[in-house]
Amino acid sequence: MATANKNLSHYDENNIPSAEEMTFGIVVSEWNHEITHKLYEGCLETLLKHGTKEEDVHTAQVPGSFELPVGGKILASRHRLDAVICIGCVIKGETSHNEYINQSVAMGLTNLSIASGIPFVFGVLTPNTEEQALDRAGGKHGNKGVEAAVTAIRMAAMKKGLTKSKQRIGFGK
Ligand code: DLZ
Repeated sequence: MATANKNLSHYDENNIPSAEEMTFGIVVSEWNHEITHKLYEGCLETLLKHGTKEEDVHTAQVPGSFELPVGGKILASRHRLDAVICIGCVIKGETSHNEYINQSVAMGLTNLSIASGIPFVFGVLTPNTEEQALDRAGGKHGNKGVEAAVTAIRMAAMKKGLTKSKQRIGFGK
């Protein structure tokens, strides 16, 4: 489903495990920082809202989205993390640079997750325009940082074995 039909900040709060005992890394790209800072704020706010202690959130800044995988790997080598949230915004330009960056980041984070067993969450916006980015950074389509935080909590719970074993598989709103 395209995000145009979905609000990235909407989720079922009653169905999220407590994040009280969880430790997270957040890596934020400086490129398009007016967008990535909003994503970071939405992400951090959501982790704290679900019980994560401020001292259990470790952050790092990298120059651009291309550096997110290595930045996340360095962060995970320094702290015992239950999940790493990687935040960036790659806006389509006149050339195809965005495709190379996006594919590289997606592949890098997938490889890191599988190799380490630590979820590396893709909190990267890949819009065609700055307006589309703003719509997804606290605008009319919500905040991708919130979505990334919820994903990180759910995957960290899965890793820690905190999900209910007999939980039914279902699809909500
Ligand atoms: C070079 C570049 C360009 C043109 N655009 C973006 C962008 O929209 N978003 C982003 O996060 N990073 C961009 N970068 C920087 C690259 O991610 C990377 O930092 C540089 O190519 C150096 O490796």
